[in-house]
Amino acid sequence: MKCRVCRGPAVIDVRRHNANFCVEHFVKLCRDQVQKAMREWSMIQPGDKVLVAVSGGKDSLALWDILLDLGYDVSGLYVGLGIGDYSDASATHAREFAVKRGAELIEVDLPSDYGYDIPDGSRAARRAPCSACGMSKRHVFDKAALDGGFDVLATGHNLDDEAAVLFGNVLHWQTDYLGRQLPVLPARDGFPRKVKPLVRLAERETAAYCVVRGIDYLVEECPMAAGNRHLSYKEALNVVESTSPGAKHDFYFGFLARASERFQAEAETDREDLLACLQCGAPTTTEVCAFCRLVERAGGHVEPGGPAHGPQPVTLGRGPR
Ligand code: Q46
Ligand code: ZN
Ligand code: ZN
Repeated sequence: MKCRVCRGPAVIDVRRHNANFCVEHFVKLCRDQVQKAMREWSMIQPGDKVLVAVSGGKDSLALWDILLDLGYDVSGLYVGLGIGDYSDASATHAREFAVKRGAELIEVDLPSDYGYDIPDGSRAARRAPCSACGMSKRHVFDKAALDGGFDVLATGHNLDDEAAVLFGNVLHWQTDYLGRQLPVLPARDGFPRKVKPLVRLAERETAAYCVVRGIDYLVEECPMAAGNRHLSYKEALNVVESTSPGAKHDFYFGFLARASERFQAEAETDREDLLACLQCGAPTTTEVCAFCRLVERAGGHVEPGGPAHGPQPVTLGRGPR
């Protein structure tokens, strides 16, 4: 097996590209794919302060590593979810990477800062763990990015993730979600710009990237992921990909090129109806946002480090006050 670029010994085959790569050219391929995605979607502008959401897993650490190597002003954000040993181990991986690279890591801990954890929060709110978790993370990510003066929030969603989400949204014809499923969402009142620079890399490639770069990532999967529909969509797409290399890429990028625009008007209409949450000021479609309601039901507190402070004065650009 020879590297497509230099003909030296290859360490990985990328069937989607019908090519093999040595370590040096595989690392270059990953960086090039990230740069290509960022250019294509104008994800990060010169001088932007970037916050990367890191879980300690392969995708977020690979993304952080690549953005640091490309010279971006980038800090990490780790959110402790209170999922037992899994959270302890994921924090360790995020911290060790930050120390190794001399990079800033901002930490928010749901149990100590908000008084609840994901297992209790999901039970109290009668939501599936991943639903309570995803919603909590989105809220904390947005807040940390805005509080820290970051221009852009980057997440490690890869091609497999995006194709699986798209598959689920199409399967159930969630047309409002389809309108929002883009690799970049512009900043607007109460939300930072959100970007997904890894959309051109598959899961297997981010794992291989970490291995060849010596990045010690958390291999263990979250124990609460069992039964998650997202995993079954990934498995289904993996079956297709195994007999038809490039199918995931065509599915996702074909959607972006030829279909996503058709759903954007509906997603835009939803955005017009946003209000400021009476508790925390975050944009929401209800008086009190879903995050504050979940925290309240779980017996936590909305303001980090203390009890909820009651209605906050807020100013939003759109919607009734
Ligand atoms: S951490 Fe949270 Fe994931 Fe665990 S509970 Fe589900 S969403 S699976 S990325
Ligand atoms: Zn090579
Ligand atoms: Zn709120």
